[in-house]
This record gives sequence, C-alpha cells and structure tokens, in this order.
Amino acid sequence: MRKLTTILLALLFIQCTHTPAPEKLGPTPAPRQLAWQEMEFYAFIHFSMNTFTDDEWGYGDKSPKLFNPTDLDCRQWARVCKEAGMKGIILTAKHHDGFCLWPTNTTDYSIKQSPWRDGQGDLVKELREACDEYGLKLGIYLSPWDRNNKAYGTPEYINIFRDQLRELLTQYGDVFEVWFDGANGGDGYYGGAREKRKIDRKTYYDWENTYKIVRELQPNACLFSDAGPDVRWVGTEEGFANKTNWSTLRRDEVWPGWPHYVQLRSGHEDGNYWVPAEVNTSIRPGWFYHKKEDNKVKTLPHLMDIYYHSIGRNGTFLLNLPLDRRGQIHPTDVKQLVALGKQIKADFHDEVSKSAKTITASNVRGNSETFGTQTLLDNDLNTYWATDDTISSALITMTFDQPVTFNRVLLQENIQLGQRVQKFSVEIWKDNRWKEIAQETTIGYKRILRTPNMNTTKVRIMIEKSKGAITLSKAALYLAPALLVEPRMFRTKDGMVYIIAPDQESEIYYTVNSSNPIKNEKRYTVPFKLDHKAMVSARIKDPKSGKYSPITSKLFDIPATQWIVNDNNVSHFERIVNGQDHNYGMIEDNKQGMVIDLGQVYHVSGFRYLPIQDRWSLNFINKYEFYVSLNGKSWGKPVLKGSFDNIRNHPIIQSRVGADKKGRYIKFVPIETIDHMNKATIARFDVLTK
Ligand code: FUL
Repeated sequence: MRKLTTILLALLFIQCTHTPAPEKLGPTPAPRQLAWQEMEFYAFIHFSMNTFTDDEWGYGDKSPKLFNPTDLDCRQWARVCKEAGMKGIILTAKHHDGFCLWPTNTTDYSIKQSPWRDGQGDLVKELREACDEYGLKLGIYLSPWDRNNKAYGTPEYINIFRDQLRELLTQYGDVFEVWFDGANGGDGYYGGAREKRKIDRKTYYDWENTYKIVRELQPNACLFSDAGPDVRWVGTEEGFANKTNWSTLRRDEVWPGWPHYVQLRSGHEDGNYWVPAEVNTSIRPGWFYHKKEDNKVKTLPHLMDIYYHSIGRNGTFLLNLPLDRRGQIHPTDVKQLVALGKQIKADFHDEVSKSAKTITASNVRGNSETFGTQTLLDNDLNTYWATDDTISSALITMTFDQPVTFNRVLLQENIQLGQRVQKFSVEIWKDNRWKEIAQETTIGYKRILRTPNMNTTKVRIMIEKSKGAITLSKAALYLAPALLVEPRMFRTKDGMVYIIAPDQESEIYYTVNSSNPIKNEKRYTVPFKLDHKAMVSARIKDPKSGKYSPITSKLFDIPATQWIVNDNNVSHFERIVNGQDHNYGMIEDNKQGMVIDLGQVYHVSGFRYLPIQDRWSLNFINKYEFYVSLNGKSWGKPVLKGSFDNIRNHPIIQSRVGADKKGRYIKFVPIETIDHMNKATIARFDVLTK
C-alpha cells in the first residue's frame, strides 16, 4: 500500500512539473518557422522592369534597355526599413515578366542587358550587402510564372526555374524566406510566341521536388505560397487576418490557386500542419511604383490598423514598398514608414501591467517557479505560465494598488507547444463588479486587443476554452497614446456632420464657423446637424499627454438634404452626396448630364467634383460644362466650362468657382472622359454658393 502511494505521489509530481505535452494537441512550429514568426514585421520590395513601363504585370516583351534606375541605393531601403522597425527585406528577384535582377546564367533577359551599371550590376548582391550592414535578413521572391521565357509551359522551364532558384540560394548568403506567388499561366511574350499558355497548377511545377532544393540549400528558409508549406498567404491583399486565426492548416487540401482561399484568413482549427499566416499588402494601391499613386500612400491610421490586424491577430506583417524610378523609396513613403515605426514603439512604450501588485492564476502547473504567473511579465518567450493537463479553462487576475488606465491588451501563447486557446475574454473591475470588455477566440503567437481607455484596479483574463493545458508566455496591458493626426470629417445627405478620430480613446474638439478651434471649442461626442453653409474646424486631443493634433478645417456649403436628381440618368446618387469618398455614383449618358433640383433658389458660384479615390481611374471626367437655371428648363450658356488637367495621374478634388447666377437647378455635363466613354463616375459632388 505504501509502495502504491509512493508511486502515485511520484506520478503526480511528474504530471505537475513536466512540460505540457504538445503531441496530441496538434502540430507545432519548426525552428525556422519560430524564428520567422518572431521577426513580425518586414518589407517587400517590388522593383523591376514594371517600374519603368508603368505596369503591374509586364508581358515579358520589354527591352532590357528600359531598366535604368538613376540613383539606385539599397542602403537607403535598408536604413528606412530599419528605422520603421522591420527585420528583413524580400525582393522581387524575378516578377511575372521574367526579368532577372541578378546576372543569371539561365536567360538573357536580365540586368546584364540593361544600361544600369553598364550591365555589370547585381541588385541581389547590393541588397545583401545593405541588409548585412543594417542587420536585416534577406528574402527572395521568384515568380514561377515567366511571361518572357520561351520554354514556359514545358518541362524544360522547370529546370530553368530550379536553376534560377539554385543561383539565388547559393550566391547570396542566408535567405529567411522564399516567396512563390500564386499567379500562374496566361498570355505572354514567351520568346516571341505571344500566346496564351495554360498549365496545371497542381502538377506542372512538381513543387515537392522544388521544395527539396530549398530545404537542401537553405534549411532555415521558410517557404511561402498560398498553401505553405511553411508560411501561408492570408487570402487577401487588403492587409488583414481574421480575428480568429489558427496557425494550423489542413495543408493537403490547399494548393496555389485554391478557390477556397478565403479560409486562409482564419486557417483551420483542426489543421494537421503548422502553416502560420503572413499578411502582405502594399503601402500604395499598386505593388509597383506609379507616379499617379503618389497621393495614395496609406495614411498612418490605416497602416496602424493593418499592424493590429496582422501582428495583432497572430500573423506577420509584410509591407510592400514600391521603389521609384531612381531605385529608392519615395519620400512620401519614407515619411509614413518612419512615422509608423515611431507609433508602434510609442504604443508599446507604457507597459501598465508592470506595476501590478499581484498577478494570480486559478491554476499553476507544478512548481510555480517554472510555470508561475511571474513568467507573464518578462519578454522571454521561453518562459511561460502553464496549467495542469486536465485544465482547459483558467483565470488570470492582475491587481493594482492604484487605479490604472490602459487601452491595449497583449497576449502570447507559448507556440513552441502549439496553438491551443479557443476562447477567451477580458474583464475589468468597475462599480464593484466584473465588467466584460472583450470576448474573443484565438491568441496564437500574439494577439493584441485595442480598447477605449479603461480605468480600473483589477483586470481579469479568462481563458474559457483551450485544446489542452493552457500556456501563455506574455500577458500585458499598455496605454498607447492617441494618434495625433487630423480627424476625418464628412456630412451626410441628411445634413449630419461626422468627425472621426482613428482611436477610440481620442477626444475630439470642434468649432463651427471658425478656423481656430482653440477658442470656445466644443467636445464632439455624437454627429450634429449642419443645415447651412459653414466652416467646421476640428482637432484631436490625446487625453494621456494633453497634446493636440494639427487642426483640420472644412467648408461645408449648402447641404444636400432637399436635393433631387434626374435618377433616370444618374445611378447611386446617394453615394455622390453621402459625404464619403470611398464609393461612387455614375452618370449613365454624359450628354444628358446630372441635373439636380436644389430645393430652393441659391446664388451659385461653382462646384466641387471628386473623382474615384480607389485604385482604378474609371471614367474620370476630363472636360465639363456647368449650368444654372431657375426653372430647370431654360439653361442658357454654361456658367463654367473647362477641363480637369492631369486628373488621371492626380485624382484630387477639383473646385471650380467664378460663376455668379441665381438658380434652383444645376446641370453638370461631362463633355469628355479620360477613357472617351459616354459614362462618367463621381465620388462626391458639392454645389458652391456665394
Ligand atoms: C500577386 C502578384 O500577382 C502581384 O504582382 C504581386 O507580386 C503580389 C505580391 O502577389 O499575386
């Protein structure tokens, strides 16, 4: 009996102190995947022939002579990436047009034939050196689709493709990621054939044997494609993963070009392989540089959203930088990147949870020295709090002496043992009871929640459901400063003015009819009615530091409340007058134009026309006429006519004033569109009055 008790006690002791078993709970990451995940944030560089031909997908027939950057400087890229907090750079060594940025022996279609550095240059080598100088890792994008190569579509091309891979993986030192794009097959130059070639995406590349080359030459490199095997595409290029994001995938079901790619945004809870998600998006609408997108560089709030929707949702963040024709990151993009790097640092500077008096857990595995809650505060991902194997729900409570304020909750599982948590919530102690502030699903490598400013003395994290023993290597609260950028303002058709700050914790102040909100400004909490012409000025205050953003002012002219349009010829008029810039309406027949009954007589001086603000310049108006009438029947001569020069390349708001006529009706007639179509698009239209 005594013997049995001793054995039982010994078993119990083993049970409590050993590492929680991962095996039966699903896959775990390989060391190369762990190292990759911890990089978190790194750059994509799209630069090639397309930069010089203004294309996104080159056909493969352009002369190598066109590739001629005037001031290429890889050290500039590396410096800026480093400053932004990035850990590596992935370069398009070959994009779909087949042009190679290194002096390859596999094809003539390379920089050897270009005037750049008299054909003696090697861009991959220059980048390698710059990465080494700045302590960054190097990654390689090699497009499987090659629209230049005459062998594309035959088995011979697979040998060429593999030789290219061998060159890249043997001549340039360590590579952290090899990026294989899913776009494949279609029309192309193909050595002069100029035809359409179809390949079977599942079989043509014989991927398994190609992967072996990478494993053999660069065992630490992660292989990216839609389906992994090491890193998966997240199923969108818009810059987000789903909130529920598993690093596991039923990989055998997935292949490059898989039609159910939307599932890649969440992964598979029951996945039998470890294939974490990489969120790739571009800082501009395009992947390659186009001058016309110089004013479309993503804003700081947008980039921060992507940060929280990628790294904050158990993904990595691969941000593309289209290099300009000098061969450098454009100054506007540099400014945004530096601001982004600063903001990320600032958001995680103030770790409120460090001041917790106690952090307790409802269950601690074995001896608390190893698995206790003290491990949650350090930044060592190898130490972690863990529960017993039988426990799949638990509570962590942080208690503070004094009330604290926070607006970020950061959690990390110890993914060396796999991804386990399926459901969790966060509560704060408020008015003598627990109040739930978040109800979520997965955590994974890292999960960050953004909340309004929360003030409390106690915070409770409830892991409600887990695949097995819970392991967390970090649990922290932060107080991020508000983003001090100018707020967004718009007025809807019903005359309501909205002022929007990027963060929930920001305070907004505004005035009407003044461009100086410092005097008598009001706190904005809900939209307000503005049924007349007025100037609204607003700014954001960070409650933490008391600092203000710059002031933004907007002149709202007459509201569209009573407007009626000739809707037989104008579709989606509500989008034209809803004050929002992200959608558009359409004039169906330009000759008839857009006729608006303003509801009463105004002294009209002009108009404002905003072209579509997304990526595509669809039916932009080039030449116009603008009429005013008292009865909507006799229009007389146009009160304004002219052109919107360079609108394709610079699609900003177009204001035209100088008219001086009273009327109740206006008519806006597109005389010409940039694509010479009889239809025209309008994102927003305002009538200006005296
Ligand atoms: C896409 C490609 O077709 C784009 O040109 C770009 O390279 C992007 C990163 O992947 O699928």
